[in-house]
Amino acid sequence: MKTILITGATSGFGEAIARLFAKNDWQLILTGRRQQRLDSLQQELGGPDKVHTCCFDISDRKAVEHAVDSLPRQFSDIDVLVNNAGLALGLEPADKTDLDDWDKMVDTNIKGLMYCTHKLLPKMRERKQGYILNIGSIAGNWPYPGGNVYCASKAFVKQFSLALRTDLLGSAIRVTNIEPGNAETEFSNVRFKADEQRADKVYQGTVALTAQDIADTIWWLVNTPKHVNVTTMEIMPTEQANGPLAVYRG
Ligand code: NDP
Ligand code: 8X3
Repeated sequence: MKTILITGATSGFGEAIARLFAKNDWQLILTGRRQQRLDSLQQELGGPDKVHTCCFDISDRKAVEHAVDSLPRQFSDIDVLVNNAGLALGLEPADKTDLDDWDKMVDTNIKGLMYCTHKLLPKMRERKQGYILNIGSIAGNWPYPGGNVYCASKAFVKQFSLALRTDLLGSAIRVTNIEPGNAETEFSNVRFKADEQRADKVYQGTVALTAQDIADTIWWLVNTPKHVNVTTMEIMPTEQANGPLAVYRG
């Protein structure tokens, strides 16, 4: 039986990926900070024999190391790592932003992803197999007002993914950076700090991507032949496109 580790599996993309892989008989390692949600997913998706949960903050390096070091034997050969845990906080211009929000995005989106990758790579190399799927964003390609550190953190994910491929050439380990556009999850509730009206507006009057769309994409990627490496995949809703460059006229 194959094993997938999904960071940030308590909602959104991570949860949808967990459900899809469970349905296809994979063993799951699910992480997140919300213990209750991890417990109910574990119960729903097959119990402790099929689903192992680890509740920790991904920006805590020691917690990441401990979670991986204490995996039960049957979960210790990880075939697929989905570096999904992440968040945006705020949409203020750089001079008005809360510096704590910037720290948190860097610690989660960049450092958390680094810690998980670094911890799992040696075993993948030893086993001469593995697939790392990083959840980047269109924000890593296309800046927008108020995106500042969130955009930059996803640009890190893109370049880190590309650089990993150069380190891993010849190892048979695959790496893909998936770059979704507007997708309806808890993302905007988190970004706007539980201001539900503001969060809802992001999805009003438009058809956004769903978490299922991203899960289906990951399932397809994981099932491509082993000699194929999709390096980067940008996915927008049909009802989203790049805007024109902005020009200020005083
Ligand atoms: P959600 O808010 O629904 O899910 C985010 C997940 O990340 C949750 O499971 C959350 O778990 C986990 N997480 C956040 N911070 C931490 C932390 N410090 N430690 C451990 N887990 C953490 O949003 P999405 O599903 O939309 O987001 C998933 C990824 O997709 C993110 O990286 C996001 O940047 C990216 N993305 C989202 C897009 C969108 O429009 N929705 C588009 C492009 C990319 P918990 O709270 O339990 O810790
Ligand atoms: C999330 C998509 O455009 O809100 O990464 O930054 S966007």
